[in-house]
Amino acid sequence: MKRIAVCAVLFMSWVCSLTSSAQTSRPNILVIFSDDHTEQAISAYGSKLMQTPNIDRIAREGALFKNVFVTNSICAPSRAVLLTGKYSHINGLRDNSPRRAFDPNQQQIQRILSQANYQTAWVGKWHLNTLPGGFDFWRVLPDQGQYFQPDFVHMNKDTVRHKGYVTNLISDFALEWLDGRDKEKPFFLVVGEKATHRNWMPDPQDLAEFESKEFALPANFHDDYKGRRAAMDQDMTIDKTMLLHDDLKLGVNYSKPGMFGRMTEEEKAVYKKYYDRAEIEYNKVKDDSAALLNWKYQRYLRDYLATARSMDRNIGRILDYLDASGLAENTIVIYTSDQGFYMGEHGWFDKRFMYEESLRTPFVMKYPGRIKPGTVINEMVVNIDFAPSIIDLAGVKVPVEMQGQCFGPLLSKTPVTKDWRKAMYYHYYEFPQPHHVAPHFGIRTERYKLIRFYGPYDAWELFDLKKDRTELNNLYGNLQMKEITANLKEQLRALIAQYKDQDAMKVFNTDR
Ligand code: SGN
Ligand code: CA
Repeated sequence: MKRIAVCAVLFMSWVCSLTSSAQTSRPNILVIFSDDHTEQAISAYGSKLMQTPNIDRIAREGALFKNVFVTNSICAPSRAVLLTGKYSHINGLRDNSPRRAFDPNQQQIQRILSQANYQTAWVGKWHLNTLPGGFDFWRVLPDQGQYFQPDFVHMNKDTVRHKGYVTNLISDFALEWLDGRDKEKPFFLVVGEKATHRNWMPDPQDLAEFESKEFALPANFHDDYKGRRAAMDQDMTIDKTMLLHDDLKLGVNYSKPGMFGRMTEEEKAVYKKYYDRAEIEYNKVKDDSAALLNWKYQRYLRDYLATARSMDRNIGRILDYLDASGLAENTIVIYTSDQGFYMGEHGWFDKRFMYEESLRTPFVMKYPGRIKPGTVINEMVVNIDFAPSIIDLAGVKVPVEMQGQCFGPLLSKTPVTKDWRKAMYYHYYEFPQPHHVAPHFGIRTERYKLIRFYGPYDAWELFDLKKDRTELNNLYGNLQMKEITANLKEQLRALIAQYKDQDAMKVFNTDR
């Protein structure tokens, strides 16, 4: 009896407790949180597309998390998860709809850290349909923000247009705040990047960076979506959905107000010269559908990757500041994104689906003295873990309502990690706009993925990730998979119950 009690206490304390025993001073915490930046575009994850030396530097000096998943692959909901450590149905933000705002008064990471004497700030993209609450400082982009001469909402609620390129400005403001902060207190700063969000407008200095590169099409680029109704039914292909004007920047009238009109005359001249040349290439291929599709794919990648290049350079600026100011030693630096993104896999851009490229998100982290350089973490981490883990690493008690686990023990590979999760739960809602992806929930284990689509139609999908990494072959209903399916359904039901997702439970029960 006594033994059981001791084990229970040990288990509880592993789930969330102060992970370092002798923490003398609380660490500073810097989270760089980008938008739509995906593992396929990061060299630390083996990208074939580009080099990201500064993101890689964080991984090299600390840890590369190889299996990090989001609960709902879309911007505002993912930010709400970062702040609360709770699933969308609990924190209240299920989609990006402007009709719903995040409740800024609910329990959030910055409020908890403030109580432990942290100075807290959020700079950059926020996108929660309400203004930040509980931060000592914030300066945020309204809604999605703009790439050139962007508006920022200041703390006095004034909207101020700033001269410059958004990624540079966000770093300028973050560094300014770091420099002027109260140096007696530890800090928690989130740098919310706009890059690499649509419509991928590069800094003029990066425009031509990928010009001479010809990118190979992903293996499943020409997916015919057979046996996957929701995949067939989406509106997010490079072929049909991507816009020649807004996305691919052809035929732009730079004197019209709007995203191109915001550029300075100098910037407009550089853009015009560059995209006029692109238009010549377009005219050569426009009547050949295969060549045109390849042209669109190359142009999409070049612009997306160029916005990532500016972001990586700016991450380097922030890391250099931490090194030069002596802060690096006691600062946890995390780089992650609100979700992954399709770089042509299944013929797509955008995210939302529970398929690998958008279910995953990059996550690298350094914490000198605590994480051994070059650590690789293979366990499944979910974005509900971010808030409790950060709070725990700060040496602060984690609220019991948070739904994630603390990943602190994974950092030093203590033996208790064998009790770590073996499956994760996902639930996406936004439909039909803007990309017509049916709502769905599901489970991903190390080997399998089972998805239940609902709303416009009811459909199940099952994938064997070991045999079918690109998720083309829906095995649901295959007799040989009967037992595996039943077992996954049981696990899925348990996760739905564990996370208290009553809406999903209702749908799940209709199949019984
Ligand atoms: C905009 C984009 C969509 C994108 C959503 C959500 N269209 O609506 O392509 O999926 O944002 O992105 S655009 O024409 O306005 O660029 S999110 O990252 O904020 O979730
Ligand atoms: Ca996003």
